[in-house]
Amino acid sequence: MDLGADRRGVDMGPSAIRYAGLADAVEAAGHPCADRGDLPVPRPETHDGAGGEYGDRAKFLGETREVCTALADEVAETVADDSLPLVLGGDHSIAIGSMGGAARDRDLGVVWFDAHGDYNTPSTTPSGNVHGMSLAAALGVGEFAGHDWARAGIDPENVALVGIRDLDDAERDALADSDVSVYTMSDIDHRGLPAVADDAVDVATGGTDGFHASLDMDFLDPDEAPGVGTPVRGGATYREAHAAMEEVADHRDQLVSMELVEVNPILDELNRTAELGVELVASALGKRIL
Ligand SMILES: [Mn+2]
Repeated sequence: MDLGADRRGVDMGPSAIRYAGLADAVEAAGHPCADRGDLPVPRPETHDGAGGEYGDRAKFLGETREVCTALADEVAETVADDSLPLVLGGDHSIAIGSMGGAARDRDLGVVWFDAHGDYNTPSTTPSGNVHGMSLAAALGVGEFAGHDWARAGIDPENVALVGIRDLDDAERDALADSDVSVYTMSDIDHRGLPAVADDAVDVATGGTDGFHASLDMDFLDPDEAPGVGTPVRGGATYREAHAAMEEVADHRDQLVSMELVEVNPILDELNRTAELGVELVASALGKRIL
């Protein structure tokens, strides 16, 4: 999927992640792995993304709805089959489908590792890119209140953002007014990643049936993960990112689903961002040094 982002190339992310050895890494972490293939995604060249109900304030929203509706069914089916869906992106707009499917028939919490809040709406977005709106869409914020296909029925009190360091003004206000828990890079500086990630998982698992872990590779510092469309300096280090995923692994029995997004091979250096993403998924699924 790359309909939710301006910089083309992120649609090749899943291929790069597979090429980096995802299936072997998952199996080495102790889990059998079945690749369910790719979902069809419309090509931007053949669709007029500005033709939707919000025009260029939510580009390709109609096409995003199509893809996310299909993805939600796949995810729900996989969970019902007692498997863990691992969704590969692609831009972060696919999270609408991941969360929609994972929240079907259960109370779901979310831990969202990201530089950004992804909490804009068509009326607040500076770019019109849906990958900056996916969390707001799933929580039914603003105009999205009227979009049943996007709303996942997740209680904002069970949503935690980790690694945040770049918010738009209106997005910052909306998050401050919400019940979402926001852990910034500054919180990580002061308290350390393990304490922050521990709190975030508590938020997502308190009173829920389980949680979804969403890993945007721009959570990491661009020195570690250069292959992302919207890099922001001052992100998580290599060790902090592993510590975050080890925290997820410590709650593996409550992990319902996971996604790895925003790997853009065109902007990457010799596939190192995809390779790091694979390492981090393995950590989240229980790979240990000792
Ligand atoms: Mn994101």
